[in-house]
Amino acid sequence: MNSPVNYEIVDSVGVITIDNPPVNALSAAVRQGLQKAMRAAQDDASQAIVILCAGRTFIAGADITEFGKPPMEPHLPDLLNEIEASAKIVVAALHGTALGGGFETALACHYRIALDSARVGFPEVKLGLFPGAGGTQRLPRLSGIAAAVELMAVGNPIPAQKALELGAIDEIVGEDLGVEAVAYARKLVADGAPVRRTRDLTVESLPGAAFDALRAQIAKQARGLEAPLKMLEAVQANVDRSFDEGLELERRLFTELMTGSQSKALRHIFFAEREAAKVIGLAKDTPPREINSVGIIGGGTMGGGIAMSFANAGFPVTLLEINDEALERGLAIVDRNYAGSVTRGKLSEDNAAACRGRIGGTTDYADVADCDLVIEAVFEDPSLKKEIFATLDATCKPGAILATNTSYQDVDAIAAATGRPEDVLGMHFFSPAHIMKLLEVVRGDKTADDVLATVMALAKKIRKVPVLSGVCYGFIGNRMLGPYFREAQLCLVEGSTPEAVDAAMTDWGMAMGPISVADLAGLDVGYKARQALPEDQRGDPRSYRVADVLVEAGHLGQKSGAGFYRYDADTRAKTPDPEVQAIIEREAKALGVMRRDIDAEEIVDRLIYALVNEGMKIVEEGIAQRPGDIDIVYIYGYGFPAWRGGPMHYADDVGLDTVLARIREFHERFGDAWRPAPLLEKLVAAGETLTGYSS
Ligand code: 3H9
Repeated sequence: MNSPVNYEIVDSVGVITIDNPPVNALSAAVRQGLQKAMRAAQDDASQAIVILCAGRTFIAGADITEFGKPPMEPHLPDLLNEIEASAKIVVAALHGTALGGGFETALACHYRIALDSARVGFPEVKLGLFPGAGGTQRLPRLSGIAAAVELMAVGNPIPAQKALELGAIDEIVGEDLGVEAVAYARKLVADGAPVRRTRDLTVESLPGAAFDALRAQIAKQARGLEAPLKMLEAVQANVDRSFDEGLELERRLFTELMTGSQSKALRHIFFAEREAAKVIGLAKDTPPREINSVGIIGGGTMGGGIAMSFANAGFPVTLLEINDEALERGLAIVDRNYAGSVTRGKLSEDNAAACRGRIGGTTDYADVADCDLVIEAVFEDPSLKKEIFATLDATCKPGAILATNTSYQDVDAIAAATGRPEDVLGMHFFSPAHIMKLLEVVRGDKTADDVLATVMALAKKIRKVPVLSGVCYGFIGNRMLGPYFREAQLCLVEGSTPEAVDAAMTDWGMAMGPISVADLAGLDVGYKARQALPEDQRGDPRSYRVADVLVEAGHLGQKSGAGFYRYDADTRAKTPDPEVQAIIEREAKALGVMRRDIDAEEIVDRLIYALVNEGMKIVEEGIAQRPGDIDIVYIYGYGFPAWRGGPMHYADDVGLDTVLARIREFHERFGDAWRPAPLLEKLVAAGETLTGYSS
């Protein structure tokens, strides 16, 4: 087999080129090839050595697919020590993204140059890890401890220019990187530059108190994630241990993380996210339709947010409203959101103005007739949506993609309002749409393959994470939310309080508790939906009676200053409401429920296993393509803690037999809503897990 590492001497410089597409990950073959080339270069006529990469990027890190498998030699930390020990000068030449083990490789070289467009960073924390091949010991020696900690704790890469300022690279060079690198190495030799080993640099000393402050700050940001605190422990070794002792500590802590459940969960998410973008059965070469302009029908909160997502990615957008007044209101929300982005430092003033400049308004359908994609984002009224689609059908050019942002409605029924159902699909954004990353792409019965291919690819362009869903009430995410909210409400009536239910879930890792989420979404939304249904179709009255009583008493949620909690008019700070607790207790009595103590463990199990049981049905019905897709929906759309891997991965991690046993117990205690999903029973009976399952 050809080695992914090539070695040749160019102008008396040994040039090592790594060519391991797509991202030059440090697989065992790359490590072996790199070691062989380094050793060859020690003994030949070369005067210095350059390490660079072919393709679109420098090494993007260790090969994540090897994690969790038996390690193969040479181990990266040992290989990097060997590179650093080289008697000849070694120069790393960076382009694209030098990440994780890739950046560590560069730090083990004696000098680093980069293209201006290159970026470097340590994203390991996003995989539940920290740099484990010397990064925690080498970067602080170059950039200082505080900058290194920040880079490793957050995980976002920085541009070459910033890395230069931090001292992590030495020079930014012109576009022809190979030529520049050889010239740079030759100049170092000619100037008599020393072999400059990062390990030998002095590291600044920081008092213990400074580490205490960093620890407190990281603990606050990390919210349950173990890796950032362990990273800090390894970094602290810079000041109280030798370099080699620091490496040893780093390796021990790294291995603990690597074999732990958090990193396993986050690695699952890394691959699940990339998998989710792929549509099973869709030919890879399906030609997408060209999308150069976007129309949005409805300038409310959702429509405005969707418009911003496209405008921010460079698309011209036409926002359509029913009349001038509504249009003005909609555009004013967009203005406010952009002003907010500037204040929060997310966009520069110029950038915000440029993005805002791409959004135009209209009240005339003729102005969206030529758009390549039109997204309907009006409120959830099925007949209004059908009316709009009939109008779009009559107005829009042939081949335009017509999408609905509905959260619940039947996409097939909406498509049937047009004479071109093959051009119709759902694009379900999450609020606030310019911030939330999830996009449920809903495939109708007749949606054409090229429409799907176009929208899945387009999602990436507007920086969303797409997940394909089939048509059902609520699609993947909101359908699962039904049983989750049901259990939250039942826990309230059976003996808990809004604060206790929320605390149980946030302590477990959810970004927000379910009761606070309900208040944020508005209690009137569910109320109206229930009112539209005959009483026998509204579900268990114990799961909505309190909410109904609250709405009828004017508690609509955050927007009315009171829901399950009270909200301060200025700060929106919430406080428990004794009146609400009295209503809960009164309604429990009226419903004949004997209240009892409910502990956090029961709350968590009931809410999370309600998600899991519904998720199993969604997988079995083929509404989701894979269990991992559900995990992506919950992590990017519903504040599920990524380090728990999403509800389906979590179920596998706990053990499906344990989950089933608990669900059976709930079935017995609480009734038919808890009937175990057939797929769960099947998997447990067969001794299988969800890993690798696809419908
Ligand atoms: C580490 O380095 C630990 C060390 O400190 C210590 C070790 C001892 N491995 O994202 P894309 C695949 S931890 C294996 O769509 P983009 C990816 O699955 C690592 N595979 O491209 C996908 O496969 P497919 C620290 C990898 O252009 C394909 O490449 N590094 C790896 O949008 C294309 O990926 C990281 O965490 C990998 N390391 O973005 C960096 N990376 O086509 C992780 C990618 O079959 N990677 N693949 O679906 C990234 O952030 C992005 O991939 C990158 C390119 C920004 C590089």
